Amino acid sequence: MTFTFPQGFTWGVATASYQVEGAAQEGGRTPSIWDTYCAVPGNISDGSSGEVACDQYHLYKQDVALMKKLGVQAYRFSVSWSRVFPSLDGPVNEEGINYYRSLISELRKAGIKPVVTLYHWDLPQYLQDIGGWANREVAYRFADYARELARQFGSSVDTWTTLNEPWCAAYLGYGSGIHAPGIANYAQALAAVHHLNLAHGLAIKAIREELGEQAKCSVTLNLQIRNAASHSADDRLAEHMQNLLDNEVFLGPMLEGAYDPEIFELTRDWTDWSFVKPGDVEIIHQPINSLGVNYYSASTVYLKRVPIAEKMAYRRHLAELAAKATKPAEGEDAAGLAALSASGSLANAGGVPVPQGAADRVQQPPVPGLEDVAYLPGEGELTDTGWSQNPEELTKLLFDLHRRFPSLPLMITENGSAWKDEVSVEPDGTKIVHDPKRVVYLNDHVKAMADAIEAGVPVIGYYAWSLLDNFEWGSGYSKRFGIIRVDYDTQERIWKDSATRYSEIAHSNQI
Ligand code: GBH
Repeated sequence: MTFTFPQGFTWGVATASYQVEGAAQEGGRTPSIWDTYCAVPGNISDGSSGEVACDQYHLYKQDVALMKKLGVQAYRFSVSWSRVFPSLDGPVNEEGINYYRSLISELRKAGIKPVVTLYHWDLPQYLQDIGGWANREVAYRFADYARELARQFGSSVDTWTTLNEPWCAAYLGYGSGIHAPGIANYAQALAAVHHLNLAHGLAIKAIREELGEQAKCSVTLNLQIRNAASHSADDRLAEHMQNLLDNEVFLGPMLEGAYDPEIFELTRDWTDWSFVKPGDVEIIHQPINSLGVNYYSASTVYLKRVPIAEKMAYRRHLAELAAKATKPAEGEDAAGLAALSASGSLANAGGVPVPQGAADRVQQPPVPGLEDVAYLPGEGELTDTGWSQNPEELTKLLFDLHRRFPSLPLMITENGSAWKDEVSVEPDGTKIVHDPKRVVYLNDHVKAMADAIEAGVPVIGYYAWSLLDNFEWGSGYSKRFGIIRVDYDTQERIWKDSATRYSEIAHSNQI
């Protein structure tokens, strides 16, 4: 059965500045927290950084040509904040502005809509130096930055997306510390959650003040699906708590103008939430034109009762590590953590700072108050990042969102999968990548989205993650998400079968 998407449906591709641009030290750009984080041995699995990445800073014309060949109608990219504002109090950097102006004009010439993400995790280092997202001041800085971009690019930008996945920025950056800036302190993580929310609201106000009420504004969330592993009251409690702290902390204030009070209750060991000031939630609660949904996978959660003695032992272990303040002998630490992991007592650190170097850190449950919640992958063959394939959960998510926010258009701002790709050479000498598993993942998820649209859910666009293989954060270049391969030695772009399939979908507007 063929399904035809509504007229005007947008097919796009997505990337992010630090993952593709490179030119980290060119054009007046100063370091972001990711440059700093990558420089610490052990943080990135292959020891790499985004210093060169896909060199899109220099190769953007070629990349826009690829998008044109794909037949996509939109490019979702992000702006590097420290390229535009390289210092705390200095002026806007014209060279940085010019780069994005050129990219936007190249896209427009090719008939491709620019969809801008203002923040995809690369906070200027000078702002981390004043506390980063744990400091309220950064939210106001973000609004100034948003206002400047609106002033510079105006209506040449189709849609303004404030934040990409604030969940990752806050919980992985300041809670578990497996992303930049690498801080393991849940009090800071929750302050970061709130200040990111505030930044979102302030930025939308600033953009609309500059461009008028017709400016199209959005935000992208990674709504985490954590299904209870059983119908037991315990497991349903795990799902409920997880949902509050993963999803409701953003959906509530942004779309309904309130935090669920249960969130405060659940996290009271970590913070009293005194960083929420009168009037904040009203600022956060701005009308948006669409909600961006990044969807990759779903997982299952269950509640296990961790014996209190083990929990205490783990906390003591972390405190000892912090006290030593030097990198522990690799074997010793790894063995200790493995033992704790096997005993099921990987409780969160309760704010005890963990030494730098992600190799020394454990993947903690991403939220506080949930040391008893454990995770299982969902069903289906795991992709190269270990995430399960659950296309039916995408349909369900879209239904649930539509039921709750009936007049809000939705867009899938990221969806994709990593696989171990290999280059083949055709008889005529052309290089190609046969990536059947990515093709299946793509088809299954586009169909899952079509099911929702057919049932009346207003999904207005789909953006494949990603146009190119790129710098995959803590995994460096070892995980490939592109529908087009990048040879990192030569910067050659090599078409994959998934690009061919995506281009058929985009050209035909059918699945
Ligand atoms: C996105 O993050 C980013 O926006 C993008 O920059 C990145 O390159 C891309 O995805 C690929 O990683 O518990 O098994 O359900 C996605 C981050 C991925 C975090 C899914 C939570 C849950 C896995 N999210 N993950 S599971």
